[in-house]
Amino acid sequence: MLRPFIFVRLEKNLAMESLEDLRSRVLASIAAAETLAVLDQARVAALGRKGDITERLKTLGQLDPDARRTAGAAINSVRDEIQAALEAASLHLANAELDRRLAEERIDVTLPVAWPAAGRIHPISQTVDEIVAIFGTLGFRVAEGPHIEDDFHNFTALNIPPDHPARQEHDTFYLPDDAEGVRKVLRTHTSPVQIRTMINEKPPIRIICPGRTFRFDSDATHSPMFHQVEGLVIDRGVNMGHLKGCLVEFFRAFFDVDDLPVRFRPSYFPFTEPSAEVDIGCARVNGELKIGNYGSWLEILGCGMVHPKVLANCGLDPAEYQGFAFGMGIERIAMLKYGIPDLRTMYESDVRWLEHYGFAALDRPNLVTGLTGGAV
Ligand code: 2NL
Repeated sequence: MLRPFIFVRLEKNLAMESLEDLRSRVLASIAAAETLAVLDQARVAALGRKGDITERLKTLGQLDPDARRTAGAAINSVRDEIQAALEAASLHLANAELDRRLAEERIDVTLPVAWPAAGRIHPISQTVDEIVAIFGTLGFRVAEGPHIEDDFHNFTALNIPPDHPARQEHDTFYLPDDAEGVRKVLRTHTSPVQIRTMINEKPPIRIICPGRTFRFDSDATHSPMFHQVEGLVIDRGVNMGHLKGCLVEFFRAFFDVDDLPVRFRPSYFPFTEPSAEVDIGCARVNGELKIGNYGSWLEILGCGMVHPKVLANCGLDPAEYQGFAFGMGIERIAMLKYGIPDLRTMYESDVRWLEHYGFAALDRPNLVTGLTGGAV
C-alpha cells in the first residue's frame, strides 16, 4: 500500500538533482516564459530567498573547505548563467511587448479626419433668424404667443367681420369647445400676438412676430402648417413713409441687393387702412427667379396703417396713436432666397435635403449682432 511518506521522500529527492539538471531545468523555465510575470516566477523559483540556487548555496556550509570552493564556484557559475539568461529574456520580452503595442496602437496620421456628425439649421429657422436680425438693427424686438387662440384675438379684434370667409370651417382649424363652452382655433396668422401686445403694453411698440400658423389648405403651394412673420409699430405720429422706409430697408438687407426696386400697390385688408401690397424687382432667367433690378415685379408682402377700429379694440385712442403693420410668409421668401423649388420638401425631414439646404449651427444671425452673427 502506498503511503504519503513515500511521496515526501520523492520530493526531497528532487533537491538532490545534479547541478547540471538544475541548470537545464531553470534555463528551460526561463526560455519557456512568455510573459514578464511568468519570467519573474522563474527568477524567484531559482534565485529567490527560497529558490533552488539559494538553497543549494546554503548546503555549502556542510562541506569541507576544498569541496566547498569547487562546489561554490560551480553553483556561482550556474547562478551567473541563470542571471544572464534572466536579463536577456527580460529584455527580449519587454521588446516583444513594445513591438506588440506599437503594432496594435498604430495610428495612421494621414487618414482623413472623421468629422462628428453635426446637425443643420433648417432654412425656415435660418430665414427667421435673418429677418429677426435685420429688424433688430431697426429697433424691433421679438414677441411670441400661443398657437391655440380664441376668436377675439384671432378675428374680432382684427376687425374681421363674423361672415368673413377666413372664418369659415374650410379655412380655419377649429378645436372642440373647451370646458367653458368656448370654441378655440389654431391661429391663422401671427396677428393675435400683436393684438395681445397692444392690449398689454404701452406704446411705443416695435415688435416682430415670427411663428407657426395654420390653415385648412394643402396642395403643392400650401401646407396646413406654415410660418409667418408680422411686424407692428405703434407710436404717436407714425405714417406710411415710416412703413415704406422700414420695408425698403428690410428687403434690401434681406436679399442683399442695394438698388432693389420696391413698389407699393393699393390693396385691402380688414385690419389696415390704407392697405398696400409690396412688390420687389425680379427677373425670370431660364426658369430661375432672380431678385434685383431687372424690370419685372414679384408680390412679396402685405401691409398698411393699423385700422382705427383695431387700435380701439386694443384700448388705444386712434386720435393719439397710429401704427403700421405688415405680414409675409416665411416659406416663400426662404424658397426665393435659397432657391428651394418645392414647398413640400420643407417638412419631409429628409436629412439629405437638410444637408443640402440647411445651414451651419455656429455664428447665427441674431437680434443683437445682426446678420453677420457672432457672440451675443
Ligand atoms: C399678408 C398680409 C398683413 C397685417 C398683416 C396686422 C396686425 C395687426 C394689425 C394690423 Cl395686430 N395688421 N397685420 C397687416 C397687413 C397685412 O399680412 O399677406 N400676410 C401673409
